[in-house]
Amino acid sequence: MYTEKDKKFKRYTVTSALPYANGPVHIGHLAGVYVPADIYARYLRSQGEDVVFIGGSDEHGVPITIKARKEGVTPQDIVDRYHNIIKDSMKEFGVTFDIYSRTSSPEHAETASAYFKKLYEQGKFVEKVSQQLYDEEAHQFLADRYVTGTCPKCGNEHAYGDQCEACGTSLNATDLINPKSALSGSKPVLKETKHWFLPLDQDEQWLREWILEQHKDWKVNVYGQCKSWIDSGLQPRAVTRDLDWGVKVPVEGADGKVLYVWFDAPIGYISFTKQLKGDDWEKWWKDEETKLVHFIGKDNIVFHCIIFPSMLKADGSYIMPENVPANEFLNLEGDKISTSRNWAVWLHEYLKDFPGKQDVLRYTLCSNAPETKDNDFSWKDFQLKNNSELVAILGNFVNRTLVLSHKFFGGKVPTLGALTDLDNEVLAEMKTYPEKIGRSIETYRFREALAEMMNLARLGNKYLTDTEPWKLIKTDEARTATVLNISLQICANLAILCEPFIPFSAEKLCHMLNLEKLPWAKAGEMLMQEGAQLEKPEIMFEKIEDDAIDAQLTRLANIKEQNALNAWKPAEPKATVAFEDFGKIDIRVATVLECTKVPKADKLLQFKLDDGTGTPRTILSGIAKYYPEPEKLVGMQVCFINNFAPKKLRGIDSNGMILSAEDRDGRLVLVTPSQKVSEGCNIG
Ligand code: B3M
Ligand code: ZN
Repeated sequence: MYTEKDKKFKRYTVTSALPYANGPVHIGHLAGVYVPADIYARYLRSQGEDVVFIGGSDEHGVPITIKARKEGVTPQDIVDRYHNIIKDSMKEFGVTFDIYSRTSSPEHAETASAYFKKLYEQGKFVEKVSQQLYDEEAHQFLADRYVTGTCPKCGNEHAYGDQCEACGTSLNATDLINPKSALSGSKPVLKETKHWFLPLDQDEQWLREWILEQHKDWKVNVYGQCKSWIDSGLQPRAVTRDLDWGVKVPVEGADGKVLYVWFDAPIGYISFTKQLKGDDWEKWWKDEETKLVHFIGKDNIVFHCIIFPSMLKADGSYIMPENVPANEFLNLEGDKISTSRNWAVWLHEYLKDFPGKQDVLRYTLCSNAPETKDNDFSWKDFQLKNNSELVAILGNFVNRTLVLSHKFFGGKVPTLGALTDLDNEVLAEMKTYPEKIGRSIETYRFREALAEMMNLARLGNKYLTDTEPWKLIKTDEARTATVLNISLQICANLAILCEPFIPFSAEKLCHMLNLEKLPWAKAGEMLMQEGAQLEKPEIMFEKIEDDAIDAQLTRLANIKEQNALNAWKPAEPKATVAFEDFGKIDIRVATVLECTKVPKADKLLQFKLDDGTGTPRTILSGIAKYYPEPEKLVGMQVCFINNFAPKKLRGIDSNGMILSAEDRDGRLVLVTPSQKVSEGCNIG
């Protein structure tokens, strides 16, 4: 086994998963794929490496056609809309793609089509005829998503052909009971259709060797998924579909068929490189001295580690990916991010609420990236990371250094005098960071890399606290000059080392230091020249107040409430009861004499009722939240269960149960007779 370290590469092809252009991108995309990929690409460029960083929108596939149909527009309209939104978000967040293209372009179709054709002509596919559901009214084969029917597992009548959302079972459209076409509503029939399959079963041997033997260095989550796919036996995979949206299958007699979206999308990486590099593209994909790295989320592992490599191998002229550092998922406030439930922080919306704070999100998402397991994004944590790390550590260190340099030395880099032991230690430690951070980035441990970068700022802060230049100036100007010179050297180092993570702040820092952008190799050195003029200090990071966070939490709470309302259905019917059984429950009417809150129990109200017996009855009821002015209930009639077993709550005897209805939002509403009746009369 060799590791990436043992190999020397001349250039890097870095790809990041192509987001589907059927919705905007959210923090999960940024944390899982684009921030790490961008950090990696920026770092490599800073190291002087030759890099192409490829991105673009994935514009094919069935969900896009479904969305278009729902909105009454064409699939092209949908992808035009979202491609632009996504492209803008990526740019705003400083993701430095060398090209951000799209798979609906003619150039892409040409490359994908030629790729298929070559494999087809070389007999690399297996042709198979199978039976698929066909809509005779719409004259179309139906993708699984286009068929609905009854789930054979749980009986849900609105299951989709690929999955039942009620019980979560994944299905084949042909499993559904009473299938119905989503196109015409008619009952689909089975009809023969021919497709081309990639015979993955024949690739098992080399995949086993290449991944399981030669790439034990891959992340455990990635290696583990690959192993389980390979161990459970690979099956031939269809690479064509009966659909009218996609790249046409370039074979005679394949009318109405397109390439499967997962066949054409990864070829997008290649076609976009061609668009970018023209005739020079091949070395980025076919030269052993090129390192190919795919950044993706965990749901894309099989496609990038098994299927795409098998496609590349089938062609025979391509290199294999050197690594596929896939991330796990990011949750939001403890719940899975979901587009359909609008449970997400959308990048374009974040920018409206937090203008200019791209780096705060990049920082938070990287420091919390789901590198080894699913992780959570919470607004409180976002606020904390901003206020107690970016503001209190990095921003504070830079600001103190610059403010003091202006105050005591007229904004010129002060002179470095004789060095103390402390100075030497601090400078020696500063020199260790470029390598430490670089090593973490090269091994795809971005959280660790970011934490190290912050440790350098911590080192600077501690140095200032230990030396107290604001006091020192009163007794020793030369020593103060040395301390601030060293602090400025740390600032300049930070400007290089923070750039991959928080590029907007790095630029600000360079500007304040009057420093041009410097390569990684310069980090560790003394970069600030004595006597050089500094710019005025600007605030790098502002404190984020509770109001801004509360607004986000309220927005999410409203979404959650709305989702609960949308999901509400009347409860399932209970088992039938006989009249005699119903008769055992003694339900009566009473009039409220008094109603008060129970001290220290925010849920409970204490009712004193006239139940017609002449002795007032006490019942406690957990409805306080819904009746904030309980005294207003006096005089109202309520229904209660007379023979409900007595209970002691908070030291008070409760005799019976008052009836209320639970509305769809969980609100409890008291049940009352429609006309006044005698206290104690029966209900039945
Ligand atoms: N369009 C992204 C996803 O699964 C998918 C990636 C394609 S990368 C070639 O959300
Ligand atoms: Zn089901």
